[in-house]
Amino acid sequence: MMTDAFIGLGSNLKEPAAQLARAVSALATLPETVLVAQSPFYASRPVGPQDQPDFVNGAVWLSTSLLPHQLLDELQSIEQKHGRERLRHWGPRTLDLDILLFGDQVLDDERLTVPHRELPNRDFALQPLLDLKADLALPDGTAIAELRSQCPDNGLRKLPPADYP
Ligand code: A4P
Ligand code: MG
Repeated sequence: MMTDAFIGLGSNLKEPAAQLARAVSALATLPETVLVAQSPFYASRPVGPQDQPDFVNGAVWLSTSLLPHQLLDELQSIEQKHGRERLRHWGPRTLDLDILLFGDQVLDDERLTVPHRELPNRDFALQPLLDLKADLALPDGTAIAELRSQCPDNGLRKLPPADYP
């Protein structure tokens, strides 16, 4: 069975837009998975510690027959290949891949919380989701558009397409 999964991408080190573009290419070649669409990329102010560069964020829509934890394994393997260093919580990173939504599944264990815990508070995740699918909703029926209209403003700036080949 194929499930629609939505992945948030973020980077604020070492040419972030290029990091995201490479990550999208890697996501497109995952086993048992089809890349349905990719959102525009956005520059955004850091949430958390402010003494770090702005982020570039985006999202992709995948259709996959991987199980949620198998998909997380694949995402973490892509992060590793991109030289991800985990220096501090909510600190700078070369590549961060988060499962934002996995079909209408609700999961909460030591490795995986879906929908992503911070999604309602993050315009840099909500806006790319809306770009991908304007009528997207949480498993409980809450519209992503509704969350977007209520969430804090991180000064999103859409990057021109030339910046994300
Ligand atoms: N994990 C649990 N649920 C998930 C999920 N749905 N998707 C676990 C992916 N991973 C999930 O993540 C720690 C653990 O979360 C993983 O091992 C996985 O099992 P991490 O990314 O390695 O650790 P972290 O970065 O220290 O914490 P966290 O909570 O993942 O940070 P976030 O939420 O990713 O936030 N500001 C802007 N403007 N843009 C950003 O992208 N990102 C962050 C990091 C902070 N500020 C930002 C941005
Ligand atoms: Mg993460």
